[in-house]
Amino acid sequence: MDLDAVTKHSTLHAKPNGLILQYGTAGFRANAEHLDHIMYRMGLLAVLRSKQTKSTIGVMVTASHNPEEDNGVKLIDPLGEMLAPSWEEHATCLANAEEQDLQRVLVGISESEAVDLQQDAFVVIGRDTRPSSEKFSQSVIDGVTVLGSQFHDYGLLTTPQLHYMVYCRNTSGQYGKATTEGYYQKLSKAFVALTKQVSCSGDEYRSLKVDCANGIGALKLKEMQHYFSQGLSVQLYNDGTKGKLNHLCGADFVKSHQKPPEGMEMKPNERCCSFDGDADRIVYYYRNEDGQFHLIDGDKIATLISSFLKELLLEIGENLNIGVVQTAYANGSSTRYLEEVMKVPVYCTKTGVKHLHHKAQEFDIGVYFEANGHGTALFSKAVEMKIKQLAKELEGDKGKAAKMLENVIDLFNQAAGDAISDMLVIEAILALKGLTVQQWDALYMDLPNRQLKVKVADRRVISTTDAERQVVTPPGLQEMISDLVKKYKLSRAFVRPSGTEDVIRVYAEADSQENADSLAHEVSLAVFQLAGGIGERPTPSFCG
Ligand code: G16
Repeated sequence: MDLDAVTKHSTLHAKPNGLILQYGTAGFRANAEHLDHIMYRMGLLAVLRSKQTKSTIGVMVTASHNPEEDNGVKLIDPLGEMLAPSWEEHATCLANAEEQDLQRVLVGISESEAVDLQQDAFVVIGRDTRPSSEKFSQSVIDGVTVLGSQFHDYGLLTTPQLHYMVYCRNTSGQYGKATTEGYYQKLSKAFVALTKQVSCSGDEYRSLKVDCANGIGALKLKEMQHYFSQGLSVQLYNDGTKGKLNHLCGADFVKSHQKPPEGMEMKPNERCCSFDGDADRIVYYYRNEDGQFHLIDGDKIATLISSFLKELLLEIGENLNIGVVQTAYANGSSTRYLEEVMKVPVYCTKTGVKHLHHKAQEFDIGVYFEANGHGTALFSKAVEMKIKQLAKELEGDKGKAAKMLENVIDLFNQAAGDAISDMLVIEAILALKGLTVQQWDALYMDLPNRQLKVKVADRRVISTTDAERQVVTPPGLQEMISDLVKKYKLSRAFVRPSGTEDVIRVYAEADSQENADSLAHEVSLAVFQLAGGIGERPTPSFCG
Protein backbone atom coordinates (compact mmCIF):
# COMPACT_ATOMS: atom_id res chain seq x y z
CA MET A 1 0.00 0.00 0.00
CA ASP A 2 1.57 3.30 -1.06
CA LEU A 3 0.50 5.29 1.99
CA ASP A 4 2.21 8.48 0.87
CA ALA A 5 0.19 8.46 -2.34
CA VAL A 6 -2.98 7.88 -0.27
CA THR A 7 -2.21 10.98 1.79
CA LYS A 8 -1.25 13.04 -1.23
CA HIS A 9 -4.51 12.27 -3.03
CA SER A 10 -6.46 12.74 0.17
CA THR A 11 -5.56 16.42 0.17
CA LEU A 12 -7.57 16.68 -3.07
CA HIS A 13 -10.58 15.27 -1.16
CA ALA A 14 -10.07 17.12 2.11
CA LYS A 15 -12.29 16.32 5.06
CA PRO A 16 -14.11 19.35 6.48
CA ASN A 17 -12.68 19.94 9.96
CA GLY A 18 -14.62 18.34 12.79
CA LEU A 19 -17.28 16.78 10.51
CA ILE A 20 -18.53 13.46 11.91
CA LEU A 21 -20.72 11.19 9.78
CA GLN A 22 -21.92 7.68 10.41
CA TYR A 23 -22.49 4.71 8.10
CA GLY A 24 -26.26 4.63 8.62
CA THR A 25 -29.30 2.62 7.48
CA ALA A 26 -28.02 2.53 3.90
CA GLY A 27 -24.49 3.94 3.97
CA PHE A 28 -23.48 7.59 4.31
CA ARG A 29 -26.07 10.27 3.53
CA ALA A 30 -25.68 14.04 3.87
CA ASN A 31 -25.77 17.25 1.93
CA ALA A 32 -23.52 16.71 -1.10
CA GLU A 33 -21.24 19.58 -0.01
CA HIS A 34 -19.89 17.42 2.82
CA LEU A 35 -19.24 14.18 1.00
CA ASP A 36 -16.25 14.31 -1.34
CA HIS A 37 -13.76 12.93 1.23
CA ILE A 38 -16.21 10.15 2.08
CA MET A 39 -16.32 9.07 -1.58
CA TYR A 40 -12.52 8.91 -1.85
CA ARG A 41 -12.25 7.01 1.40
CA MET A 42 -14.97 4.53 0.43
CA GLY A 43 -12.95 3.83 -2.71
CA LEU A 44 -10.02 2.94 -0.40
CA LEU A 45 -12.22 0.81 1.85
CA ALA A 46 -13.80 -1.06 -1.08
CA VAL A 47 -10.30 -2.12 -2.16
CA LEU A 48 -9.50 -3.52 1.30
CA ARG A 49 -12.85 -5.34 1.46
CA SER A 50 -12.27 -6.75 -2.02
CA LYS A 51 -8.79 -8.00 -1.07
CA GLN A 52 -10.13 -9.54 2.12
CA THR A 53 -13.07 -11.34 0.49
CA LYS A 54 -11.12 -12.09 -2.73
CA SER A 55 -14.26 -10.89 -4.53
CA THR A 56 -15.63 -7.97 -6.49
CA ILE A 57 -17.10 -5.24 -4.26
CA GLY A 58 -19.65 -2.62 -5.36
CA VAL A 59 -19.74 1.08 -4.56
CA MET A 60 -23.05 2.83 -5.23
CA VAL A 61 -23.21 6.62 -5.24
CA THR A 62 -26.78 7.57 -4.35
CA ALA A 63 -28.93 9.12 -1.66
CA SER A 64 -31.99 7.23 -2.89
CA HIS A 65 -35.13 8.89 -1.48
CA ASN A 66 -33.35 11.96 -0.04
CA PRO A 67 -33.66 15.39 -1.69
CA GLU A 68 -31.59 16.18 -4.77
CA GLU A 69 -29.10 18.34 -2.82
CA ASP A 70 -28.08 15.32 -0.72
CA ASN A 71 -25.96 12.43 -1.82
CA GLY A 72 -24.62 9.25 -0.32
CA VAL A 73 -22.58 6.13 -0.82
CA LYS A 74 -22.79 2.51 0.21
CA LEU A 75 -20.64 -0.56 -0.31
CA ILE A 76 -22.04 -3.81 -1.69
CA ASP A 77 -20.71 -7.14 -0.42
CA PRO A 78 -19.84 -10.17 -2.61
CA LEU A 79 -23.30 -11.74 -2.88
CA GLY A 80 -24.89 -8.42 -3.67
CA GLU A 81 -25.74 -7.88 -0.01
CA MET A 82 -25.30 -4.83 2.17
CA LEU A 83 -21.88 -4.39 3.77
CA ALA A 84 -21.15 -6.62 6.81
CA PRO A 85 -21.74 -4.78 10.13
CA SER A 86 -18.09 -4.97 11.30
CA TRP A 87 -17.06 -3.22 8.07
CA GLU A 88 -19.72 -0.55 8.60
CA GLU A 89 -17.76 0.33 11.74
CA HIS A 90 -14.53 0.49 9.74
CA ALA A 91 -16.32 2.72 7.22
CA THR A 92 -17.35 5.12 9.99
CA CYS A 93 -13.81 5.19 11.48
CA LEU A 94 -12.22 5.81 8.10
CA ALA A 95 -14.74 8.50 7.19
CA ASN A 96 -14.14 10.40 10.41
CA ALA A 97 -10.34 10.10 10.62
CA GLU A 98 -8.61 13.48 10.48
CA GLU A 99 -6.07 13.80 7.64
CA GLN A 100 -3.07 13.12 9.89
CA ASP A 101 -4.68 9.87 11.14
CA LEU A 102 -5.78 8.48 7.78
CA GLN A 103 -2.76 6.21 7.21
CA ARG A 104 -2.93 4.83 10.75
CA VAL A 105 -6.66 4.02 10.46
CA LEU A 106 -6.19 2.37 7.05
CA VAL A 107 -3.35 0.19 8.34
CA GLY A 108 -5.39 -0.59 11.48
CA ILE A 109 -8.32 -1.87 9.40
CA SER A 110 -6.02 -3.99 7.21
CA GLU A 111 -4.39 -5.55 10.25
CA SER A 112 -7.53 -6.18 12.25
CA GLU A 113 -9.20 -7.83 9.24
CA ALA A 114 -6.04 -9.71 8.19
CA VAL A 115 -6.22 -8.23 4.69
CA ASP A 116 -3.62 -9.71 2.35
CA LEU A 117 -2.32 -6.57 0.68
CA GLN A 118 -0.74 -8.59 -2.15
CA GLN A 119 -4.18 -9.92 -3.18
CA ASP A 120 -5.75 -8.34 -6.32
CA ALA A 121 -8.87 -6.23 -5.84
CA PHE A 122 -11.74 -5.33 -8.16
CA VAL A 123 -14.38 -2.69 -7.54
CA VAL A 124 -17.49 -1.88 -9.58
CA ILE A 125 -19.14 1.52 -9.36
CA GLY A 126 -22.62 2.80 -10.14
CA ARG A 127 -24.34 6.13 -9.65
CA ASP A 128 -27.76 7.75 -9.70
CA THR A 129 -28.79 10.88 -11.64
CA ARG A 130 -28.01 13.53 -8.99
CA PRO A 131 -25.96 16.49 -10.27
CA SER A 132 -23.17 15.64 -7.79
CA SER A 133 -23.01 11.91 -8.54
CA GLU A 134 -20.69 11.91 -11.55
CA LYS A 135 -17.98 13.88 -9.79
CA PHE A 136 -18.36 11.68 -6.71
CA SER A 137 -17.91 8.47 -8.66
CA GLN A 138 -14.61 9.95 -9.92
CA SER A 139 -13.59 10.48 -6.28
CA VAL A 140 -14.40 6.83 -5.54
CA ILE A 141 -12.28 5.82 -8.55
CA ASP A 142 -9.43 7.98 -7.24
CA GLY A 143 -9.54 6.01 -3.98
CA VAL A 144 -9.53 2.69 -5.84
CA THR A 145 -6.70 3.54 -8.24
CA VAL A 146 -4.43 5.15 -5.65
CA LEU A 147 -4.21 1.68 -4.11
CA GLY A 148 -3.27 0.29 -7.52
CA SER A 149 -6.54 -1.61 -7.99
CA GLN A 150 -8.78 -2.30 -10.97
CA PHE A 151 -12.36 -1.10 -11.39
CA HIS A 152 -15.28 -1.01 -13.76
CA ASP A 153 -17.47 2.08 -13.83
CA TYR A 154 -21.02 1.15 -14.86
CA GLY A 155 -22.03 4.82 -14.87
CA LEU A 156 -25.77 5.39 -14.40
CA LEU A 157 -27.51 2.42 -12.75
CA THR A 158 -30.36 1.81 -10.36
CA THR A 159 -29.09 0.69 -6.95
CA PRO A 160 -30.54 -2.84 -7.33
CA GLN A 161 -28.87 -3.17 -10.73
CA LEU A 162 -25.46 -2.66 -9.11
CA HIS A 163 -26.36 -5.25 -6.44
CA TYR A 164 -27.24 -7.62 -9.30
CA MET A 165 -23.93 -6.94 -11.13
CA VAL A 166 -21.89 -7.68 -8.00
CA TYR A 167 -23.81 -10.93 -7.40
CA CYS A 168 -23.33 -12.04 -11.03
CA ARG A 169 -19.61 -11.26 -11.06
CA ASN A 170 -18.96 -13.23 -7.87
CA THR A 171 -20.90 -16.31 -8.97
CA SER A 172 -19.10 -16.71 -12.32
CA GLY A 173 -22.16 -15.57 -14.24
CA GLN A 174 -24.37 -18.34 -12.79
CA TYR A 175 -26.87 -15.79 -11.49
CA GLY A 176 -26.88 -13.91 -14.79
CA LYS A 177 -24.76 -11.77 -17.10
CA ALA A 178 -23.18 -8.79 -15.34
CA THR A 179 -24.42 -6.22 -17.86
CA THR A 180 -27.57 -4.08 -18.04
CA GLU A 181 -28.49 -6.11 -21.12
CA GLY A 182 -28.09 -9.31 -19.06
CA TYR A 183 -30.32 -7.85 -16.34
CA TYR A 184 -33.01 -6.80 -18.82
CA GLN A 185 -32.96 -10.16 -20.56
CA LYS A 186 -33.08 -12.26 -17.41
CA LEU A 187 -36.02 -10.42 -15.89
CA SER A 188 -37.96 -9.96 -19.13
CA LYS A 189 -37.58 -13.60 -20.17
CA ALA A 190 -39.06 -14.73 -16.84
CA PHE A 191 -41.84 -12.11 -17.01
CA VAL A 192 -42.86 -12.94 -20.57
CA ALA A 193 -42.84 -16.69 -19.80
CA LEU A 194 -45.10 -16.07 -16.79
CA THR A 195 -47.56 -13.76 -18.52
CA LYS A 196 -47.88 -16.10 -21.51
CA GLN A 197 -49.78 -18.38 -19.15
CA VAL A 198 -52.41 -15.75 -18.38
CA SER A 199 -55.77 -17.21 -19.34
CA CYS A 200 -58.00 -14.16 -18.83
CA SER A 201 -58.18 -11.74 -21.71
CA GLY A 202 -58.60 -7.99 -21.60
CA ASP A 203 -56.31 -4.99 -21.65
CA GLU A 204 -56.70 -4.37 -17.96
CA TYR A 205 -53.38 -6.07 -17.14
CA ARG A 206 -51.50 -4.73 -20.13
CA SER A 207 -50.83 -1.19 -19.03
CA LEU A 208 -49.42 0.53 -15.98
CA LYS A 209 -48.62 4.14 -15.09
CA VAL A 210 -45.25 4.57 -13.40
CA ASP A 211 -44.04 7.64 -11.49
CA CYS A 212 -40.24 7.46 -11.70
CA ALA A 213 -39.50 10.14 -9.04
CA ASN A 214 -37.52 12.06 -11.71
CA GLY A 215 -34.77 9.54 -11.14
CA ILE A 216 -32.71 6.78 -12.68
CA GLY A 217 -35.70 4.40 -12.82
CA ALA A 218 -37.05 6.37 -15.79
CA LEU A 219 -33.87 5.96 -17.84
CA LYS A 220 -33.62 2.27 -17.09
CA LEU A 221 -37.31 1.52 -17.72
CA LYS A 222 -37.07 3.33 -21.05
CA GLU A 223 -34.14 1.13 -22.01
CA MET A 224 -35.86 -2.01 -20.79
CA GLN A 225 -39.49 -1.62 -21.85
CA HIS A 226 -39.20 -3.14 -25.30
CA TYR A 227 -37.89 -6.37 -23.76
CA PHE A 228 -41.16 -7.00 -21.91
CA SER A 229 -43.62 -5.04 -24.05
CA GLN A 230 -45.33 -8.31 -25.10
CA GLY A 231 -46.65 -8.61 -21.55
CA LEU A 232 -46.93 -5.04 -20.31
CA SER A 233 -46.89 -1.50 -21.58
CA VAL A 234 -45.69 1.17 -19.16
CA GLN A 235 -46.44 4.89 -19.29
CA LEU A 236 -43.75 6.88 -17.51
CA TYR A 237 -44.40 10.02 -15.43
CA ASN A 238 -41.87 12.21 -13.64
CA ASP A 239 -39.19 10.88 -15.94
CA GLY A 240 -36.63 13.55 -15.03
CA THR A 241 -37.09 15.69 -18.14
CA LYS A 242 -38.87 18.45 -16.19
CA GLY A 243 -39.03 18.03 -12.44
CA LYS A 244 -36.58 17.72 -9.58
CA LEU A 245 -35.53 14.36 -8.15
CA ASN A 246 -37.93 13.05 -5.44
CA HIS A 247 -39.65 16.46 -5.28
CA LEU A 248 -43.41 16.04 -4.69
CA CYS A 249 -43.17 12.62 -6.30
CA GLY A 250 -41.70 9.16 -5.85
CA ALA A 251 -42.46 6.27 -3.51
CA ASP A 252 -41.32 8.01 -0.33
CA PHE A 253 -43.49 11.08 -1.00
CA VAL A 254 -46.56 8.99 -1.87
CA LYS A 255 -46.17 6.69 1.14
CA SER A 256 -45.48 9.38 3.73
CA HIS A 257 -48.02 11.93 2.46
CA GLN A 258 -50.57 9.30 1.45
CA LYS A 259 -51.37 11.17 -1.72
CA PRO A 260 -50.57 10.86 -5.44
CA PRO A 261 -47.40 12.36 -6.89
CA GLU A 262 -47.55 15.62 -8.80
CA GLY A 263 -47.82 15.16 -12.52
CA MET A 264 -49.60 11.80 -12.51
CA GLU A 265 -52.84 11.62 -14.49
CA MET A 266 -55.04 9.16 -12.64
CA LYS A 267 -58.34 7.95 -14.03
CA PRO A 268 -60.69 6.09 -11.65
CA ASN A 269 -59.54 2.54 -10.84
CA GLU A 270 -56.36 2.80 -12.90
CA ARG A 271 -53.35 0.95 -11.54
CA CYS A 272 -50.42 3.28 -10.84
CA CYS A 273 -47.12 2.88 -9.04
CA SER A 274 -44.20 5.02 -7.84
CA PHE A 275 -40.50 4.22 -7.66
CA ASP A 276 -38.10 6.12 -5.43
CA GLY A 277 -35.05 8.07 -6.64
CA ASP A 278 -32.77 5.05 -7.19
CA ALA A 279 -35.56 2.56 -7.99
CA ASP A 280 -35.18 0.25 -5.03
CA ARG A 281 -38.67 0.90 -3.63
CA ILE A 282 -42.15 0.68 -5.11
CA VAL A 283 -45.67 1.43 -3.90
CA TYR A 284 -48.95 1.05 -5.82
CA TYR A 285 -52.12 3.14 -5.66
CA TYR A 286 -55.36 4.06 -7.42
CA ARG A 287 -58.33 6.39 -7.11
CA ASN A 288 -61.80 4.91 -6.78
CA GLU A 289 -64.92 6.20 -8.59
CA ASP A 290 -65.41 8.82 -5.84
CA GLY A 291 -61.91 10.15 -6.34
CA GLN A 292 -60.69 8.67 -3.07
CA PHE A 293 -56.97 7.80 -3.03
CA HIS A 294 -55.97 4.25 -2.02
CA LEU A 295 -52.36 3.39 -1.22
CA ILE A 296 -51.06 -0.17 -1.56
CA ASP A 297 -47.78 -0.25 0.30
CA GLY A 298 -44.99 -2.76 0.95
CA ASP A 299 -47.14 -4.68 3.45
CA LYS A 300 -49.81 -5.44 0.88
CA ILE A 301 -47.16 -6.24 -1.71
CA ALA A 302 -45.67 -8.83 0.69
CA THR A 303 -49.15 -10.27 1.28
CA LEU A 304 -49.87 -10.62 -2.44
CA ILE A 305 -46.51 -12.26 -3.09
CA SER A 306 -46.58 -14.67 -0.17
CA SER A 307 -50.13 -15.81 -0.87
CA PHE A 308 -49.23 -16.46 -4.52
CA LEU A 309 -46.13 -18.44 -3.54
CA LYS A 310 -48.11 -20.44 -0.97
CA GLU A 311 -50.72 -21.37 -3.58
CA LEU A 312 -48.08 -22.56 -6.03
CA LEU A 313 -46.35 -24.66 -3.36
CA LEU A 314 -49.69 -26.21 -2.42
CA GLU A 315 -50.33 -27.03 -6.08
CA ILE A 316 -47.01 -28.85 -6.47
CA GLY A 317 -47.43 -30.52 -3.07
CA GLU A 318 -44.30 -29.10 -1.46
CA ASN A 319 -44.36 -28.16 2.17
CA LEU A 320 -41.60 -25.57 2.30
CA ASN A 321 -41.25 -23.07 5.09
CA ILE A 322 -42.22 -19.52 4.08
CA GLY A 323 -41.63 -16.61 6.41
CA VAL A 324 -42.52 -12.94 6.05
CA VAL A 325 -40.22 -10.29 7.51
CA GLN A 326 -41.46 -6.80 8.36
CA THR A 327 -40.42 -3.84 10.51
CA ALA A 328 -42.22 -1.87 13.21
CA TYR A 329 -43.75 0.29 10.44
CA ALA A 330 -45.82 -2.66 9.18
CA ASN A 331 -49.50 -1.86 9.49
CA GLY A 332 -51.08 -3.84 12.36
CA SER A 333 -53.77 -5.14 9.97
CA SER A 334 -51.17 -6.64 7.65
CA THR A 335 -49.45 -8.55 10.44
CA ARG A 336 -52.81 -9.85 11.70
CA TYR A 337 -53.88 -10.89 8.18
CA LEU A 338 -50.61 -12.72 7.47
CA GLU A 339 -50.60 -14.55 10.80
CA GLU A 340 -54.29 -15.23 11.33
CA VAL A 341 -55.74 -15.61 7.82
CA MET A 342 -52.75 -16.75 5.78
CA LYS A 343 -51.14 -18.66 8.66
CA VAL A 344 -47.69 -17.42 7.66
CA PRO A 345 -45.13 -16.72 10.40
CA VAL A 346 -44.19 -13.05 10.59
CA TYR A 347 -40.98 -11.62 12.05
CA CYS A 348 -40.08 -8.05 12.92
CA THR A 349 -36.58 -6.59 12.53
CA LYS A 350 -35.04 -3.15 12.84
CA THR A 351 -35.51 -0.75 9.90
CA GLY A 352 -33.03 -1.19 7.06
CA VAL A 353 -33.20 -3.84 4.37
CA LYS A 354 -29.91 -5.30 5.58
CA HIS A 355 -31.71 -6.52 8.72
CA LEU A 356 -34.73 -7.88 6.85
CA HIS A 357 -32.58 -9.56 4.21
CA HIS A 358 -30.58 -11.51 6.78
CA LYS A 359 -33.68 -12.67 8.62
CA ALA A 360 -35.33 -13.74 5.34
CA GLN A 361 -32.33 -15.95 4.55
CA GLU A 362 -33.32 -18.21 7.46
CA PHE A 363 -36.30 -19.63 5.52
CA ASP A 364 -36.71 -21.87 2.48
CA ILE A 365 -38.57 -18.88 1.07
CA GLY A 366 -38.28 -15.54 2.85
CA VAL A 367 -40.47 -12.65 1.72
CA TYR A 368 -39.35 -9.33 3.17
CA PHE A 369 -40.81 -5.88 2.67
CA GLU A 370 -40.67 -2.64 4.56
CA ALA A 371 -43.97 -0.76 4.53
CA ASN A 372 -42.21 1.89 2.40
CA GLY A 373 -42.04 -0.61 -0.47
CA HIS A 374 -38.46 -1.81 -0.14
CA GLY A 375 -38.19 -5.58 -0.41
CA THR A 376 -37.96 -8.81 -2.36
CA ALA A 377 -38.29 -12.58 -1.90
CA LEU A 378 -35.35 -14.90 -1.28
CA PHE A 379 -35.23 -18.58 -2.21
CA SER A 380 -32.63 -20.87 -0.64
CA LYS A 381 -30.25 -22.58 -3.09
CA ALA A 382 -31.76 -25.98 -2.16
CA VAL A 383 -35.28 -24.73 -2.94
CA GLU A 384 -34.17 -23.21 -6.22
CA MET A 385 -32.61 -26.49 -7.34
CA LYS A 386 -35.61 -28.52 -6.23
CA ILE A 387 -38.05 -26.27 -8.11
CA LYS A 388 -35.92 -26.43 -11.27
CA GLN A 389 -35.94 -30.23 -11.02
CA LEU A 390 -39.71 -30.37 -10.43
CA ALA A 391 -40.31 -28.02 -13.38
CA LYS A 392 -38.61 -30.65 -15.57
CA GLU A 393 -40.29 -33.69 -14.02
CA LEU A 394 -43.87 -32.72 -13.18
CA GLU A 395 -46.67 -32.64 -15.74
CA GLY A 396 -50.14 -31.13 -16.00
CA ASP A 397 -51.21 -28.52 -13.44
CA LYS A 398 -48.40 -29.46 -11.09
CA GLY A 399 -45.84 -29.02 -13.88
CA LYS A 400 -47.38 -25.66 -14.79
CA ALA A 401 -47.15 -24.48 -11.16
CA ALA A 402 -43.52 -25.64 -10.88
CA LYS A 403 -42.59 -23.78 -14.08
CA MET A 404 -44.31 -20.65 -12.78
CA LEU A 405 -42.28 -20.88 -9.58
CA GLU A 406 -39.11 -21.35 -11.59
CA ASN A 407 -39.83 -18.13 -13.49
CA VAL A 408 -40.86 -16.26 -10.35
CA ILE A 409 -37.49 -17.14 -8.78
CA ASP A 410 -35.73 -15.69 -11.83
CA LEU A 411 -37.92 -12.60 -11.82
CA PHE A 412 -37.08 -11.59 -8.24
CA ASN A 413 -33.81 -9.77 -7.67
CA GLN A 414 -32.28 -12.08 -5.05
CA ALA A 415 -29.60 -9.56 -4.16
CA ALA A 416 -31.73 -6.58 -3.12
CA GLY A 417 -35.18 -4.99 -3.13
CA ASP A 418 -35.74 -3.79 -6.69
CA ALA A 419 -38.63 -1.61 -7.92
CA ILE A 420 -38.40 -2.84 -11.53
CA SER A 421 -38.26 -6.52 -10.60
CA ASP A 422 -41.00 -6.13 -7.96
CA MET A 423 -43.20 -4.28 -10.46
CA LEU A 424 -42.91 -7.13 -12.96
CA VAL A 425 -43.60 -9.75 -10.25
CA ILE A 426 -46.70 -7.86 -9.09
CA GLU A 427 -47.98 -7.32 -12.63
CA ALA A 428 -47.50 -11.01 -13.42
CA ILE A 429 -49.30 -12.12 -10.23
CA LEU A 430 -52.25 -9.77 -10.77
CA ALA A 431 -52.64 -10.96 -14.36
CA LEU A 432 -52.26 -14.66 -13.49
CA LYS A 433 -54.75 -14.45 -10.64
CA GLY A 434 -57.10 -12.17 -12.57
CA LEU A 435 -57.05 -9.68 -9.69
CA THR A 436 -57.93 -6.01 -10.12
CA VAL A 437 -56.08 -3.43 -8.07
CA GLN A 438 -59.24 -2.93 -5.99
CA GLN A 439 -59.52 -6.66 -5.25
CA TRP A 440 -55.89 -6.72 -4.20
CA ASP A 441 -56.45 -3.69 -1.98
CA ALA A 442 -59.49 -5.36 -0.39
CA LEU A 443 -57.42 -8.25 1.06
CA TYR A 444 -57.54 -6.34 4.35
CA MET A 445 -58.18 -2.77 5.52
CA ASP A 446 -55.13 -0.83 6.68
CA LEU A 447 -55.40 0.79 10.09
CA PRO A 448 -55.24 4.57 9.64
CA ASN A 449 -51.69 5.70 10.32
CA ARG A 450 -49.43 8.74 10.22
CA GLN A 451 -45.68 9.24 9.94
CA LEU A 452 -44.00 12.49 11.00
CA LYS A 453 -40.48 13.84 11.35
CA VAL A 454 -39.16 15.90 14.28
CA LYS A 455 -35.91 17.86 14.15
CA VAL A 456 -33.71 17.57 17.24
CA ALA A 457 -30.24 18.91 18.04
CA ASP A 458 -28.71 15.41 18.14
CA ARG A 459 -30.76 12.45 16.97
CA ARG A 460 -28.44 10.05 18.83
CA VAL A 461 -30.12 11.02 22.12
CA ILE A 462 -32.87 8.57 21.17
CA SER A 463 -31.96 4.90 21.43
CA THR A 464 -34.39 2.01 21.07
CA THR A 465 -34.82 -1.70 21.70
CA ASP A 466 -37.24 -4.52 20.70
CA ALA A 467 -36.80 -3.96 16.95
CA GLU A 468 -37.23 -0.20 17.52
CA ARG A 469 -40.65 -0.57 19.14
CA GLN A 470 -39.52 0.71 22.57
CA VAL A 471 -37.48 3.77 23.50
CA VAL A 472 -34.59 3.29 25.96
CA THR A 473 -33.28 6.86 26.09
CA PRO A 474 -34.00 9.65 26.90
CA PRO A 475 -35.52 8.51 30.19
CA GLY A 476 -39.26 9.05 30.51
CA LEU A 477 -40.02 9.21 26.77
CA GLN A 478 -41.27 5.61 26.49
CA GLU A 479 -43.58 6.12 29.49
CA MET A 480 -45.03 9.24 27.84
CA ILE A 481 -45.58 7.38 24.55
CA SER A 482 -47.20 4.42 26.34
CA ASP A 483 -49.58 6.76 28.19
CA LEU A 484 -50.53 8.55 24.97
CA VAL A 485 -51.16 5.26 23.16
CA LYS A 486 -53.61 4.22 25.93
CA LYS A 487 -55.88 7.15 25.05
CA TYR A 488 -56.81 5.66 21.65
CA LYS A 489 -58.32 2.45 20.32
CA LEU A 490 -56.35 -0.06 18.22
CA SER A 491 -53.40 2.23 18.70
CA ARG A 492 -49.65 1.86 18.55
CA ALA A 493 -46.81 4.37 18.29
CA PHE A 494 -43.03 4.36 18.23
CA VAL A 495 -40.17 6.74 17.51
CA ARG A 496 -36.65 6.14 16.17
CA PRO A 497 -33.73 8.15 14.86
CA SER A 498 -33.55 8.03 11.07
CA GLY A 499 -30.41 6.53 9.60
CA THR A 500 -30.68 8.49 6.35
CA GLU A 501 -31.93 11.95 7.36
CA ASP A 502 -31.15 14.22 10.27
CA VAL A 503 -34.53 13.70 11.98
CA ILE A 504 -36.45 11.57 14.47
CA ARG A 505 -39.19 9.54 12.80
CA VAL A 506 -42.58 9.18 14.50
CA TYR A 507 -45.13 6.51 13.59
CA ALA A 508 -48.66 6.17 14.97
CA GLU A 509 -51.70 4.13 14.05
CA ALA A 510 -55.20 4.11 15.52
CA ASP A 511 -58.84 3.32 14.79
CA SER A 512 -59.45 6.51 12.74
CA GLN A 513 -57.30 8.89 10.71
CA GLU A 514 -58.16 11.70 13.10
CA ASN A 515 -56.93 9.64 16.06
CA ALA A 516 -53.79 8.44 14.24
CA ASP A 517 -53.01 12.10 13.42
CA SER A 518 -53.62 13.25 17.01
CA LEU A 519 -51.52 10.46 18.46
CA ALA A 520 -48.66 11.17 16.01
CA HIS A 521 -48.82 14.86 16.89
CA GLU A 522 -48.82 14.23 20.65
CA VAL A 523 -45.91 11.81 20.37
CA SER A 524 -44.02 14.39 18.27
CA LEU A 525 -44.50 16.93 21.04
CA ALA A 526 -43.14 14.46 23.59
CA VAL A 527 -40.07 13.90 21.38
CA PHE A 528 -39.63 17.64 20.91
CA GLN A 529 -39.77 18.18 24.65
CA LEU A 530 -37.63 15.28 25.88
CA ALA A 531 -35.18 14.80 23.02
CA GLY A 532 -34.14 18.41 22.47
CA GLY A 533 -36.33 19.52 19.57
CA ILE A 534 -35.08 22.42 17.47
CA GLY A 535 -36.89 24.86 15.19
CA GLU A 536 -40.65 25.04 15.05
CA ARG A 537 -42.63 23.11 17.69
CA PRO A 538 -44.76 20.39 16.04
CA THR A 539 -48.27 21.71 15.40
CA PRO A 540 -51.35 19.66 14.49
CA SER A 541 -51.00 20.93 10.90
CA PHE A 542 -47.83 18.80 10.77
CA CYS A 543 -50.18 16.02 9.78
CA GLY A 544 -51.53 16.04 6.27
C1 G16 B 1 -33.16 3.36 3.06
C2 G16 B 1 -33.05 1.94 3.53
C3 G16 B 1 -34.41 1.43 3.94
C4 G16 B 1 -35.01 2.35 4.99
C5 G16 B 1 -35.00 3.81 4.51
C6 G16 B 1 -35.39 4.79 5.58
O1 G16 B 1 -33.99 3.41 1.93
O2 G16 B 1 -32.50 1.16 2.50
O3 G16 B 1 -34.26 0.13 4.44
O4 G16 B 1 -36.32 2.00 5.27
O5 G16 B 1 -33.70 4.17 4.08
O6 G16 B 1 -34.46 4.67 6.63
P1 G16 B 1 -34.45 5.64 7.87
O7 G16 B 1 -35.84 5.61 8.43
O8 G16 B 1 -33.44 5.06 8.80
O9 G16 B 1 -34.12 7.01 7.38
P2 G16 B 1 -33.57 4.20 0.63
O10 G16 B 1 -34.64 3.88 -0.35
O11 G16 B 1 -33.49 5.65 0.99
O12 G16 B 1 -32.24 3.60 0.29
